[in-house]
Amino acid sequence: TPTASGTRAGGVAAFGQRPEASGPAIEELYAWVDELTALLKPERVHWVDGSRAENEALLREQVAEGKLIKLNPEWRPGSYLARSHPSDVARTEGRTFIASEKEEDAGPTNNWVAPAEIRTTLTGLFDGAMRGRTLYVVPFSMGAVGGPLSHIGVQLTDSAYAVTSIGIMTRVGAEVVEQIAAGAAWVKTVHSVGAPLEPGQADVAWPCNDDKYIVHFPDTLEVWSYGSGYGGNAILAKKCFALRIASVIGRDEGWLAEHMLLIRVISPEGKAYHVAAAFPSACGKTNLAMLRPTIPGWRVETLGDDIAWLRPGEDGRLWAINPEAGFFGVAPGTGESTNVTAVETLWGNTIFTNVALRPDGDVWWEGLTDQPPAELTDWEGNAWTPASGRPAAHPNSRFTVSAAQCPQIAPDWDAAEGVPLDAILFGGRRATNVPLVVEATDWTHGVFLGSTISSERTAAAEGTVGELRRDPFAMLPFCGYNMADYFGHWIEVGQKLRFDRAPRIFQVNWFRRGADGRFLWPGFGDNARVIDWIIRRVEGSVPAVSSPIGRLPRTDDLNLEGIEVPDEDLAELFSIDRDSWLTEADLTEQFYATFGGRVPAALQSELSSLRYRLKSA
Ligand code: GTP
Ligand code: SPV
Ligand code: MN
Repeated sequence: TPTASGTRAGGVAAFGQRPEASGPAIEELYAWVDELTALLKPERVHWVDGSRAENEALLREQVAEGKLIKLNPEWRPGSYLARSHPSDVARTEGRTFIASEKEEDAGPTNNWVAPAEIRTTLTGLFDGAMRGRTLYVVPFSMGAVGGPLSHIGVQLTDSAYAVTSIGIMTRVGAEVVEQIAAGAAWVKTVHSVGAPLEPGQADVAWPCNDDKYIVHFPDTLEVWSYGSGYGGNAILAKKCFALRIASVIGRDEGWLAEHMLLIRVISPEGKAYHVAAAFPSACGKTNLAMLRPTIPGWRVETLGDDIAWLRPGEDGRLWAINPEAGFFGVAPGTGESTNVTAVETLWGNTIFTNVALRPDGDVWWEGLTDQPPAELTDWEGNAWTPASGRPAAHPNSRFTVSAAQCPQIAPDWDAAEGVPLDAILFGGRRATNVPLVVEATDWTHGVFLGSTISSERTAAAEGTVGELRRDPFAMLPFCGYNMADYFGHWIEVGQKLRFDRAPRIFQVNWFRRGADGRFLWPGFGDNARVIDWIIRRVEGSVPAVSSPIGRLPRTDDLNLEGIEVPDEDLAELFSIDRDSWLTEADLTEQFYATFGGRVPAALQSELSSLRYRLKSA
């Protein structure tokens, strides 16, 4: 029988033991943990209480085991570097499954597997999977504990790295167990790296298994993950729960779980607006979330950088919370000139994964500084110099840091009730065709824009970088049910909003390139110029120009003071090539056809209208 790790050292440690909560529902939690303990067969069970002392002990232990490298506290206090196995560096979409009872409920964009069959497979894999390891029980809340938009869950895991990450990314602790005891609904998530230790067998720095399964059971609200230690596969509160499972809960309860950043924009007049934006992985959410406007008078407060839960309020507005408590952000490209806010956020108390190590015990990645240091240890632990001809940090290397550490975090970012949205942005990485910004004519047209987003692949998931793929609402890898039904759900949520209070919808593209391959738009802090126009559209203080694909800014309304954007670049940023757009429309028709008649009629009719406008333009 496993023992609680708290009693392992003669009962000295105060943490690790099962909390003795009382309430009608606590037995279900205890029974579930007992049942999985019997299956997973860990050496010990540790109930995580989220305390500082516990966190420090977990970090110390990981350093002692060679799983974390402590960075030089002079440069990076309280910070650590993890190096993953070279095969376990990103989400594995091919091994991610939706195990709904009915295949059609998963839809053509997800990998479906029959729940009974996969339960048998995984029960086999989980049998003894935690031998020689500790099973951590991690109760967490997404959103403020007990908040009206919040949801709770429990993760079982054998990865201390996952536990420390969950501690940063969510709210962990005894209050959550009290909520469960009091009868709150909770989601059951189980994670194992799939690397049991035989007696006397030495552990490795990053245990994982070549056989990977990230499985979601939307009908019973469960997640089972096996074989990977990487963020999105192992921090189950994040993509697995807060997007895939939550999108299903939202469908049933009338709200939306979205892959969106959330910001408060404060205008020169001191008025506050709230903006949410969905861009695919590694397409600029963290950067926009931490925007430092380059135009005078504007200010941005960060509310969230990856996930937002949106719910229609009784006032007819759409309210949003960021359910997370930290940032799991892309390191490469994060520097003083691109995202100084992130650089400042990362001063300490940060876990870095797969970045390079400097000889002085600090970290480095491509884009942190203009010039690389003369010598580094690369993300795989090999000696590196600028002449090595390969990146020092993995392109999907990441930082994990508490939201509270962000210097421009909104003072009320933690508020349970959230903020009312004024605008929603959809974007992607598009070298051609898609203009810098276009406004939807109404909610349904906005949903159409969201449903047609495509983007060039990035390193955030396995696959060929640069290849164009459909990524509707930036949710392709994260929607837990049939994507066509999800489009319909978006339309229904819009119907619950007061039409004059619903957020306005825009499509943006920071990534358009000229014939010579360079970006036409400076991006980053200068994206505030686009936000400025968006806010003035929300205010109704500037007219727009109609185009076949939506409303465009009049050139003079875009504030370009202080930057040089050549006229021909500006023209190209907004040019709409009729033939290419007719081709896009054909591709959209083909994409919609993959759902076999399930796409809402309202969107089919948006597609017909688009074609009509393009042909008559
Ligand atoms: P996930 O965490 O994977 O969901 O990614 P994300 O959407 O938060 O992307 P992030 O903000 O981390 O940006 C990813 C990459 O895009 C980084 O290398 C950024 O430097 C780059 N990037 C972000 N904004 C811009 C921009 O406005 N212009 C250009 N050219 N690059 C940008
Ligand atoms: C993404 O890939 O969209 C991320 C990182 O934000 S992960 O949590 O791994 O999904
Ligand atoms: Mn993301």
